[in-house]
Amino acid sequence: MATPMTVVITGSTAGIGKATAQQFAREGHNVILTGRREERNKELADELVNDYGVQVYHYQLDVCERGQVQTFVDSLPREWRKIDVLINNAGLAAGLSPVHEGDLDNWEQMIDTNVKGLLYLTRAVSPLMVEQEKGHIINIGSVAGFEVYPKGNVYSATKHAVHALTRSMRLDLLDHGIKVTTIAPGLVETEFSKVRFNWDEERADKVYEGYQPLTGEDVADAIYYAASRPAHVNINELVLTPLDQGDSTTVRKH
Ligand code: NDP
Ligand code: 8X3
Repeated sequence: MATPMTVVITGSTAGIGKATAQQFAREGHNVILTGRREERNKELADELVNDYGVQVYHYQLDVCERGQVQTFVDSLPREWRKIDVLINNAGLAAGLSPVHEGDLDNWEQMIDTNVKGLLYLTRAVSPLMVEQEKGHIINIGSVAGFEVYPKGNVYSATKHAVHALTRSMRLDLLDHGIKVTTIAPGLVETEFSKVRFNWDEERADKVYEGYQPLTGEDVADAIYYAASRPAHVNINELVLTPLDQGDSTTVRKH
């Protein structure tokens, strides 16, 4: 078995983040679980320790709170400070409105979480990686980071920013031997659409009707692939969609 890595995952309470924690633990790696819904992470931590015998640390964290992010990193016990992989996964879409009807609070929440949150974590964790001349930052982008679609305006802008930041970080960290990757999924059935539509489950379910969407596990598998390449290989971008998704607006329903 490969040497166990220490992996920080933002937003491990649901969806892709949770599946990623399960996949890394199943492969024998130690995970740091974070997110606002601490109860969920406590349960997940018990599950991973019991099922896979790995070490798990969990911390209640809102990535939008820069002070909290720094305190989280500064307060990590010594044995957890050698971070091999940071997975910037926490993110959301809030609402789906044309720009002239957009909700400013929704816009701020998406920018604060998807862009600023990712930056806060990266700023706090990357110096530890620079110090050890080794590490891997994996940012969860989206096909919405390459394309736009009607009413997706600010969400797409945040994911375009994630893709730009990934490329930029890669250049900045090149001299320090740190890998940087974007994983860009298409439609994945998680709590994403429930959150987008403010827990209108009927509306959320419709997004995934008539075709087979990706699962959190499918994306976790791609993340794990990127994280488990040989030391000299960097996966720069990995885009995955359901077979039935052509692009952001073209889905074959049958
Ligand atoms: P989920 O809604 O299922 O999970 C989102 C996770 O993000 C939760 O664990 C949530 O934790 C966390 N999160 C949200 N806001 C914050 C915050 N302020 N602080 C800390 N954690 C936060 O959605 P997905 O798993 O689908 O989304 C994960 C990532 O994948 C996002 O970046 C999303 O943009 C991206 N993505 C999703 C796609 C999809 O179709 N589902 C497609 C492409 C990309 P908690 O609420 O407990 O804090
Ligand atoms: C999430 C996928 O198509 O809803 O990034 O924007 S989409």
